[in-house]
Amino acid sequence: NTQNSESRGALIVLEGLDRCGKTSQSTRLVNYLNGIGHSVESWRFPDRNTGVGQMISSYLSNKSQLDDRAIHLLFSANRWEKRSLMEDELKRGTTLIVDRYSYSGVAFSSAKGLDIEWCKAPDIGLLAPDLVIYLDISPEEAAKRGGYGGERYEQREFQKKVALFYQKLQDPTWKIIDAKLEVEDVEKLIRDMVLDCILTCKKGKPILKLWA
Ligand code: NYM
Repeated sequence: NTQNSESRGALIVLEGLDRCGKTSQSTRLVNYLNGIGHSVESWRFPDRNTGVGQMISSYLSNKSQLDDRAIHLLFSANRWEKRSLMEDELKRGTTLIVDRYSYSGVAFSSAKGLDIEWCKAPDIGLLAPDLVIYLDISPEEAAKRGGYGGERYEQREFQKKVALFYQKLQDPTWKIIDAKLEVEDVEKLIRDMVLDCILTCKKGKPILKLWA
């Protein structure tokens, strides 16, 4: 086994309002990293494939109603049920590009009026991302991008509140990119940040715990 404990993968999270371009940027990034020979996987939260994920999916598409705190805890549980698999992959040297994580969890639930510290609590101790890329777009600009879909939360006034709570969650692992730039320019900025982060992790940066 040539894999030493120091050559771990990086945990990289993309965050932003609905329609900020996260999903297409994460696809482009994963294709790029694959192409240059990196071991990389594309992840997303909510992961709608698990039992918990199916409850979340049904809530988001308005097929079921749930108490605000109950759905918040389901989103958190959906990350906890994947925690050890994520850690195994990182230790195996795989870089994970994750579309949404705990910051979405806290920003969306806080925007409904739940206390921000209460919202953070269940996610304390999850794996801390090595890099959070926030694709910054105004709710107005996001709404122009073909309009929102029919899922819960996809409304301009609500997204404004979400944006304010995202701001409160910024920490030194965050890098903010202007999502109004051309797709190719955003892509280039992301690549540079990500390659830098992968290198730092390879050199032995420890895996830390979130909000601990
Ligand atoms: N969302 C996502 C939350 O409210 N809490 C969470 O913990 C996460 C991960 O789900 N509007 C919200 C944000 C989105 C919605 O996400 C579904 P997506 O990326 O459209 O599948």
